[in-house]
Amino acid sequence: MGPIKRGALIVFEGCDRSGKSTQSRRLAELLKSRGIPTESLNFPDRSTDIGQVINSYLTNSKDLQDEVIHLLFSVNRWELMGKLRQKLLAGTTLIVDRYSYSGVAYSVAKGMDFDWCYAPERGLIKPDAVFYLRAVPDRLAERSEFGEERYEKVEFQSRVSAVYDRIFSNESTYWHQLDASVTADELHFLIAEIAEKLLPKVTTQPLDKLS
Ligand code: FDM
Ligand code: MG
Repeated sequence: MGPIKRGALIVFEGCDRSGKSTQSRRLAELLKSRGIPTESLNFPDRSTDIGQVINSYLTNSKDLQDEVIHLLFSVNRWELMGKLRQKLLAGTTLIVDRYSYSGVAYSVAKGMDFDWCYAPERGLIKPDAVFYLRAVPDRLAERSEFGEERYEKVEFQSRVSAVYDRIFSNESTYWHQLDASVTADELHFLIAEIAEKLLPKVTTQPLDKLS
């Protein structure tokens, strides 16, 4: 018997309401239906102590300095890395709704320095693939629930979108940019096609780190 193949780390990124939750759920369902051990999670993980502070910030019941909330988002990923690594090495594929790139995109959109924002992400497990659901922010506002949380303003989302575009141009080797304005079925089809080709390739490779 050969060694256990590791799971893949697959991340969804994009502005609020770009369809990440729907698409990550549908991809997870598809992989599970194919018998691939798969789990879903999202960042921020609001269930931890730090996650609860982040939640208070996002729901506007707490104010924090920009640097402080930025680092808390990063710590929230670091506190879960051991668990994620264990699951991946045990063969479970992880579908993650938001990761380090959200951390960078939302903070840089506030005017913070790009390199400063990226620094605490170095060393975290590097995703095997990032699906970047690219949407025009004006269209996002038409979707339900937009506007309830701190960052859900059209003007802010367009700045977030510009930072995502910048990250995409640096990370294009493992980023897959997809037009989020097509139907959910079309989007799912495109994502499924990429994921199915990717999985057998990456699961024999060692885990990498963000550098
Ligand atoms: N967000 C999310 C950040 O600002 N930094 C981060 O590191 C992460 C993971 O939190 F507005 C922002 C993005 C979004 C908000 O995310 C909550 P969800 O996906 O809407 O719950
Ligand atoms: Mg949101």
